[in-house]
Amino acid sequence: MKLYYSPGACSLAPHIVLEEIGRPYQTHLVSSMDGSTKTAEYLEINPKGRVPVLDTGTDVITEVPAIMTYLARTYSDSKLLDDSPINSARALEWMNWLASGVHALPVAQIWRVERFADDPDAYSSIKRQGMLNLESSYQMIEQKLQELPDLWVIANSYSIVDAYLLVFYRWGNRLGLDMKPTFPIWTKHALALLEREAVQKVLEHEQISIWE
Ligand SMILES: N[C@@H](CCC(=O)N[C@@H](CS)C(=O)NCC(=O)O)C(=O)O
Repeated sequence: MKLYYSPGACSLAPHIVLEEIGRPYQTHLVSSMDGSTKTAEYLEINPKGRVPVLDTGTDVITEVPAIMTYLARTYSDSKLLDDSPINSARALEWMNWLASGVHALPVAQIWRVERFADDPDAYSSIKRQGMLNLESSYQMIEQKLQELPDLWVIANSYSIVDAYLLVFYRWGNRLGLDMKPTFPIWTKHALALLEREAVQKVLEHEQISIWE
């Protein structure tokens, strides 16, 4: 298997999942910052020009929720996704919302503002609204975590969704939210992730910290 990733991008989540699974895999760095997701060579692999991409050896899969579900189902002995209908649905509910309602909306409104208007005069207003949208999404995450009987999101058991949440926790810090005091339960969740060997290895490999 080969994961195309960019340090600290949403590809961090499948990267952690691959490490948790513990089977051999390779990584291929494609920076989302320097245009290398848009080269002709990369667009042949993923015409969307984004990371992550997982090449399984027989198939090429894009989109974080799809890659993570594939990995969890294929390597079910890693127990990263409960297969009961309700818990599978809950995992999809979380991942779809994170991908579309949080990543593709508020995060993109701030970091990819040019996708929302062709008039640079509109950018600051879109970013301002993006920040408000981000804060309300993040409050909702904190609230949902608070309502859990335990720390982990699906069926009290560590899963692919927990790995995905770490991406957003880190982005919160990068986007200027004061994550530790504002989201204490989410911080506890992030700290529990940091104790996992797989997470530590991947952060070291990508040379990133969740606090920066
Ligand atoms: N919906 C996609 C989003 C992928 C995405 O936007 N990836 C970003 C990094 S987090 C990227 O590759 N950006 C590079 C670019 O937009 O050129 C997914 O969930 O995989």
